[in-house]
Amino acid sequence: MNQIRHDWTKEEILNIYHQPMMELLFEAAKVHRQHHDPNVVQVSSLLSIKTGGCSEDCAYCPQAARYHTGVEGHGLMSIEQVKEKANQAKAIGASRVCMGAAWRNVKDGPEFDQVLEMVRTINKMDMEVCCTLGMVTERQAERLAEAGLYAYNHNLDSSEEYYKEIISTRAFQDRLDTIENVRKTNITVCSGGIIGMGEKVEDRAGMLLALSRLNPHPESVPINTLVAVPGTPLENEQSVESWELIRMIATTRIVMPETQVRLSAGRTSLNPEAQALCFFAGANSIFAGEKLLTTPNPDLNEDMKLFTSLNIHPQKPFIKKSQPETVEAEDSQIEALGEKPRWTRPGHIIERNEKAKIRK
Ligand code: SAM
Ligand code: DTB
Ligand code: SF4
Repeated sequence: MNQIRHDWTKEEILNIYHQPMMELLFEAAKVHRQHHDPNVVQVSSLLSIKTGGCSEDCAYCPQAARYHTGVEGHGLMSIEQVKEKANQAKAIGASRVCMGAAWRNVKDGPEFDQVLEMVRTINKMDMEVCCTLGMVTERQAERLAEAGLYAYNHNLDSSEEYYKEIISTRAFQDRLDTIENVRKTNITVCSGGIIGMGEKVEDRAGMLLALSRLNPHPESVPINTLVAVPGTPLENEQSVESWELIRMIATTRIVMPETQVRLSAGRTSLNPEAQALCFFAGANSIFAGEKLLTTPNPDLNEDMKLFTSLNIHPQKPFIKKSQPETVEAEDSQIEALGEKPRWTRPGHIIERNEKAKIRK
């Protein structure tokens, strides 16, 4: 078994990344087999429970209110709608539902109460529930845990250095603080990032370094390739070659042997062979279903065909950690503090973000 390390150096990570491809694939596949069943892949379903109109300026994001991306926004979904979508996810063999909200951070109040009820509803359907709602305080994380949340997704997105080039409305440290708040509860941590935003390979290594310093490592690490959406400041970013994605996945696998590595946004640009190489290199999770949050995802039939061709089976829920209990709202032991935290707002401006605000 490989040792689980939190003391990787950037140089070591870069050396892994730059190895000849065949050596890299062989090493990653070896590590993968020592810690996971290579024929099992987790299938998660994404659900945008609140879409668009976000106050942040994340340069990659079609949901930021300030860019003109044509995303049709909607307010918070009803519990009935969420239940219906979760049933559909279960029917396609998903073991996890990940609910995303275009929020900067969670605010206590009726909307958060509604999200807590969504968590209870899905957990009671015996599926793993994940949320990605922006920044959360310790108390808010405790309330999510009490409702039965299995995972919280909060991506570092890039290296600390490059973070300042893509987002000005919050700081890298805010991300780490939220992850720390989640880590204090029983909720598992899902944190990864995006490649193809104009970053250097050093930034990819820097992101993996920051993730590997988290102790324990995140239970899941999503690796997204940028979906360059017209209207965002990154609309003209060149797409990354699949070889780069394969290298990134293999490196993630070697640096964090036990984590579930998720081949996330960007699968529509990969052919079946490239996806198979990603699985060989250590990816063992995907998002399935026609849509990610707002952008397209591969056709479900194609995914099923790929799983059949490769003899890959979907992972059952609660294999890695037991199902959390759900405490009903009326039995809650945790008092809401009425928190509407402001968090930090770094002072810097990103010029290309400013330009993208001007309607063309
Ligand atoms: N608002 C919350 C937040 O920012 O944490 C949760 C939702 S946000 C859309 C979740 C993640 O989706 C981001 O951290 C980013 O990694 C990913 N994402 C957003 N837009 C993307 C794009 N165009 N391409 C690839 N990944 C993207
Ligand atoms: C993650 O790392 N990727 C997912 C999920 N976590 C929330 C989101 C991808 C979003 C891609 C752009 C969109 O569909 O809006
Ligand atoms: Fe808002 Fe999240 Fe998109 Fe940033 S990534 S603009 S915080 S929805």
